[in-house]
Amino acid sequence: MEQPWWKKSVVYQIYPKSFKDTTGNGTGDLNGIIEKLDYLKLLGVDVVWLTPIYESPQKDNGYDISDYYKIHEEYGSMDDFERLLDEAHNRGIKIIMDIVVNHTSTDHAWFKQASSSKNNEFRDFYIWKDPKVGAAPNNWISKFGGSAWKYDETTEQYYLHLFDVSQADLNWENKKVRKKVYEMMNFWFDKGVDGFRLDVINLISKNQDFPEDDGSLPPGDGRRFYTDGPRVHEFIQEMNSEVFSKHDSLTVGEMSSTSIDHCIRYSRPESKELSMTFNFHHLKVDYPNGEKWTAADFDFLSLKRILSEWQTCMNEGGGWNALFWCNHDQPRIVSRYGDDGEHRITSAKMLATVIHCMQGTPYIYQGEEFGMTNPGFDSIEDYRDVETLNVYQELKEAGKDVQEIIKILKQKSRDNSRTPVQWDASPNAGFTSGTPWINVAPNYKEINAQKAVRDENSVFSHYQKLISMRKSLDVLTEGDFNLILKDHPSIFAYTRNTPDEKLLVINNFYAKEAVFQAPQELVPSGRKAEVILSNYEDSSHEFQGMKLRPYESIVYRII
Ligand code: TEU
Repeated sequence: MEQPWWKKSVVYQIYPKSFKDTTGNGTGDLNGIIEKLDYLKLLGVDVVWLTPIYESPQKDNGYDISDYYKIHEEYGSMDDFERLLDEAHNRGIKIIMDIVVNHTSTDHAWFKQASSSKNNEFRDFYIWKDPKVGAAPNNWISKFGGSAWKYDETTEQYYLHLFDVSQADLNWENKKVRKKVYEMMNFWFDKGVDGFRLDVINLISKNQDFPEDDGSLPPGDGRRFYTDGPRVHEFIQEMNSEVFSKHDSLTVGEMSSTSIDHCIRYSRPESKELSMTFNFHHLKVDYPNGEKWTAADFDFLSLKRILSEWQTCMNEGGGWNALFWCNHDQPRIVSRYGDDGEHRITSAKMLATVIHCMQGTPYIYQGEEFGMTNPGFDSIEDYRDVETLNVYQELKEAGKDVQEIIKILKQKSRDNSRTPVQWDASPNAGFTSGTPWINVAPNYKEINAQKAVRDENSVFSHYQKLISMRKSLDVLTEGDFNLILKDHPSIFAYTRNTPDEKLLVINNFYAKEAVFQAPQELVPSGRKAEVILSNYEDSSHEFQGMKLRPYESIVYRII
């Protein structure tokens, strides 16, 4: 059977605000993206995912949409967007839009209507509840801190906001809401977009009893009553039948705190829901006891276990993974699970190999392809993100020392990935001729795209090789995944297998040398191993008993 095109694609995520500014106002724009399409072509990616570019008051950098049919002014016009689509398509690059339909901005016309009176025809577009003896309707907590409910003085009811107070949750029980959403999605398809990334799509169906969370199941913040909620599959199936089924598209759902079983259901073809899913379990191994806001090292054995479980179970269940280390909500991976000092280049390549040799569709977040790092901002003045600023306030009020808080933010803040793309060594890293909306990381003279493109041993060149390998080796798409040495404290090794092809992928996750002792079944007599990719120039063809150097990473084809 013919595979859908997106199974062999590599997707590149653009956060337009920080990508490339052409006007000098300090904010990236659509023309900046057009300028860099040839760079993306050189990298070899097939699809670009644009984080939200719709009209928005930008409280959450566009994840608070006030008009789904307009382009945010700072980013350009609808004409610019159409030109971007054409220019990308001319180069064989597809564009997928990020769509946020769990909530809208409270500046959206629907919310303005809805909050004007209890009888307004848009009232039911959102989730309103009476106070419970003078307090919020239940104890659910917002993802950005504090209660998930906000009292509206005018109509004397609370509305639900799982994120910022300016992001009011839509009421998916209301058929009219669903119809409006599908209409709007079809509008973008009619313009020629190639698919959607659906923001927190597994949160759209809430338990209609809105129960109090008694804390009997951690984390006790209410999420179990709306995560992968009662009607979520029904809603996504409806969306598929009204929208996606009419187009040959890539649809990827961002799934918050989800489970493998649900992700199989969301992404297996028989369900007729989505092409694939993002989950975040492998990025919580540096949250000790589930707590994000603490500075901590990552748990390597859990990382292997989680990635391997998702690989195996999604394959067995017929689902499809979106593979990624980085996005606009996550710190830079080389600063997180790699080494952003002495071994930056080697470890960035190793991490890239680990993810790109798995089964699924790989995603690259802007700057990752040449090894951008966390910026190390050490003053609260440098941070912009609403979640970060809320947490800073909360921790300060709880009595935490400011230096301690900054240490945590340097490691965990979402702003770590939102600094401008470092294009070259010129002022502001060539991102803008004005003042950037958020500071450029100080290391841009050393780490930038121009330098990486010119160097055949760069991280960029490694990503190019991984992308082209995905095109030529079917085993990367089709092969099953088998973790080996599961308890080894520093080696992450696995095989990929089809009846015709076999790859062995060996990675040393640390600076310390480690000896690779292959399990017996991997070294049958008469078989040969050929190095097809490595982050050292002289990796050994003899893998049995080999000494892996710092962050050494090798892909073997077993012949
Ligand atoms: O993120 C949803 C999400 O749950 C993430 O919360 C992540 O865990 C969060 O950033 C906490 O650190 C999506 C978008 O990717 C994010 O940028 C938005 O802020 C959020 O939805 C609300 O739309």
